[in-house]
Amino acid sequence: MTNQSKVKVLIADDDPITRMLLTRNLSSWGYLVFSAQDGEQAWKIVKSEPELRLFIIDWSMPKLNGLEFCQCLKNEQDFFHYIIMLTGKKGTENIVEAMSNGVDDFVTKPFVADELRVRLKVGERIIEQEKRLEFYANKDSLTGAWNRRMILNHLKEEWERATRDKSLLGVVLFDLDFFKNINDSYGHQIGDDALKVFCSIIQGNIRPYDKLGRYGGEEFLLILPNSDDVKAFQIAERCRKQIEKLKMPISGHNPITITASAGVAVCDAGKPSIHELFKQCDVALYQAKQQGRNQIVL
Ligand code: GH3
Ligand code: MG
Ligand code: MG
Ligand code: MG
Repeated sequence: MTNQSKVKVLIADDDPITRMLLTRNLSSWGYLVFSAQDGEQAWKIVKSEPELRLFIIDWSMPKLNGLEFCQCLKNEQDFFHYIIMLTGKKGTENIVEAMSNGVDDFVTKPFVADELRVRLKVGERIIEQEKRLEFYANKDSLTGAWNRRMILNHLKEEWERATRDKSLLGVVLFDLDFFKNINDSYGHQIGDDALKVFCSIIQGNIRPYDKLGRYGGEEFLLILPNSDDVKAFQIAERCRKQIEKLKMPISGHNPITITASAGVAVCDAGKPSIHELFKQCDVALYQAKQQGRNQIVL
């Protein structure tokens, strides 16, 4: 199994022997282990490993204790985590206190390996379920791009970040050209396939922190943090060229081609406003359509 396909677990404990035992066991069960010796170090790891969802946390640790660490997680990340508290503390009172403060499971030291292994499996099952729900709530089910609500949330977040950091933010509004004709000529199924292909081309041309969302039927919004007008235009143009080149095979017909137009706009340190930024994209897109389609306008 490659490290990339392994489930990540963060363990935090100030006791080196517990850390060593946990690391050894978890690694042998196929987990990718991140190890911290106090709550503060654990929090630093969380910041640099956003995919972490599964935690084994000691209660008494220096700097940030286990319960305080839980609070940080719940306050700062809005996705689901599964937290197993592994502690020397025992008894109903402690279990009640930990679990009413966001801990999902409670294990007393010394741990029994077989038991910890199945408790981790429970966590994995719940995390999987949560991820599925997150997907249905946040993604467009046809294309896998962010849905309209989420891409507008991301736009707001990125705009606020760019305002705070005084950085640049590029936005591209794509619209497929004469898309109604594709549906009319070849049917909705082919139209749907074309939307999927369009998205996979864009996804293949953007950076991990760029975000593509379905704004409407055949309109897509692309958010490009830290991109000036030249960069945003380049990315949009690269996508446009690949889309135009693609020959989509369909049964009983010659392969079809699709094209897209886009409007690009950029804001610098939060100027202009989101509303104005969006309007600029829209105006540029309209211009691209007016000038003959299959083009990007800045
Ligand atoms: P233009 O170049 O001016 O954008 O022309 P257009 O035909 O692309 O624009 P128009 O707005 O007239 O048509 C958009 C079409 O997109 C109409 C609608 O049926 C189609 N569409 C929207 N959502 C979907 C979808 O989920 N699947 C399919 N197959 N078609 C869709
Ligand atoms: Mg401790
Ligand atoms: Mg449209
Ligand atoms: Mg269109």
